[in-house]
Amino acid sequence: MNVTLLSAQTVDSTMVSTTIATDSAANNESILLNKSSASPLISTAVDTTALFADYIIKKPEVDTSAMYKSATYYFMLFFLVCVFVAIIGKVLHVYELSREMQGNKDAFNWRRLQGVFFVFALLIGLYGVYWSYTVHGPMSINESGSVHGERIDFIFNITLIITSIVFILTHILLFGFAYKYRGFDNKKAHFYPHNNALERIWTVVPAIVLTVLVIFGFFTWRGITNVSEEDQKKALSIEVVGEQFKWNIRYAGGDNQLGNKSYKLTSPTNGLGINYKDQKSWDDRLGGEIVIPVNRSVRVTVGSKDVLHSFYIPTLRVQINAVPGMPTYFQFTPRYTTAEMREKRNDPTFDYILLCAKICGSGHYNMQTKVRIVTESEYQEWLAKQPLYYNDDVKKEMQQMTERTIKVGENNKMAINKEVYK
Ligand SMILES: [Cu+2]
Repeated sequence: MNVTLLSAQTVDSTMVSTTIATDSAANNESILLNKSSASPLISTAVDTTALFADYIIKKPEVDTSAMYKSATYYFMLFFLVCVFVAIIGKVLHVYELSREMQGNKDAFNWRRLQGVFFVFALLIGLYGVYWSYTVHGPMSINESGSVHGERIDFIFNITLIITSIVFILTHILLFGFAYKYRGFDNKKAHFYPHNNALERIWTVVPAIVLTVLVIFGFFTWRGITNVSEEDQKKALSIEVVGEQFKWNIRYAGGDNQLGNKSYKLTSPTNGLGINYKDQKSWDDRLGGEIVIPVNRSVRVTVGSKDVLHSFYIPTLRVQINAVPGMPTYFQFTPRYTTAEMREKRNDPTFDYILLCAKICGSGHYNMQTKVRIVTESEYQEWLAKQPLYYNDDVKKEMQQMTERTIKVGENNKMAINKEVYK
C-alpha cells in the first residue's frame, strides 16, 4: 500500500501512461486511489523510467553466463536435439518410402544401423566413465583427515574397483552383442530360452561377492562405532543438535560431562532444553563453531530438535543421522589440523566442513558449518573464550522461577517445570 501511494504521488500527468501489467494487485490499488483522489489523475501512470532507472542502466551489464548453467537451458537443449533427431528420422522415412515407390525392394536395414549406433554409445559411455574417474575422482577421493577414515577408504576403494570392473565388462558385452547380432537379412535368430548352468553362475557369483562386501563393511562399521566404555569416557565430549536450519553446539566443559536435557524444558531462552538444576550443565559452553583438538578422540552426541538431519563431515569420513528424540553418537580422532591439511592439499582455502546430509527443508543447504581442527593449546585458548550456557540471565530466570513456584503453591499448574527440574 505504501509503495502504491508513493507511486501515485510521483505521477506526472503529462507523462505517457504506462501500466505495470505484471503487478495487477498494485494496479487495482492505484485505481481505487485515483477514484477517491481530489485531483483526478489521467491514468494509473507510474514513472517507470524513474522507478526502474537502476535496472535500465544496469541491464547491459547483466552477466548471462549463469544462463548456460541453468536446468532450463539444458532442458531446452535436450528438446532441440530431440526435435533435430525426429526431423532426420522423418527425412529418412520419406527417403525409404520414395525408394519403395520406385520399386526398389531393398528397404533400408534399420537394425543394422542401430547395431552400429550401439558401438558409438559404448565408446562414448566408456569415455564418459574415464572422464568421470579422472576429473571427479580427484575431487572426491582425498586423504582422510581422521584415523578411522583409512578403513572406510579401504573398503570404499575395494568396492569401487570390483564394481568398476563388472560395470565395464558387462557394458562391453551388452553393447558388443547388440553390435555382433545386428540385423542381417540372411541371418536368423536362434531360439535359446534357458541354461541352468549359466543362471547358476550369474546368481551365485554376485551373491558371494556382495555377501563378502557386506560382511566386510559390517565389521568395519562395527569396529568404528563400537567404542569401549573406557574409551568413551576418555574422549572429549561435544553435543551437536540440528534444527531447521542450523547446528547448535555444546561443549561439555571442565567436567567433560554434558548436563542433562529434557524437551519439556525447551523455551525461547533455553533452546536445547538444558536442565540447569543439573550441576553438570553449569560449565557447558556454547560453541559458535566446531573446534576440535588434533590427535584427540572426540565423542559427538548428535540430536535433532525437529526433523531428521545428518551430521556429515566428509573429509573426516564422519556421518551419523540426527534423530529427534534419540541421541546418536560418533567417536573419531582427527589426525591433521586444518593448517596441516591446507599444506598437504596445497590449498590455502581448504576447511573441514560440517554438512547436513538429509534433505531437511528449504534451508537445508544453509546448514554448513566450518570445523576447525587445531592444536591442543589453540583449542584450550579458544574454549576458554566461549560463553557458558549457564549465564547470568539464566541464573536470574531460574531464581524468578523458584520464587514463582513457591508463591503459586504446590498445586498450581504454573509450576509445570517443577517435576522435570527435580
Ligand atoms: Cu538438515
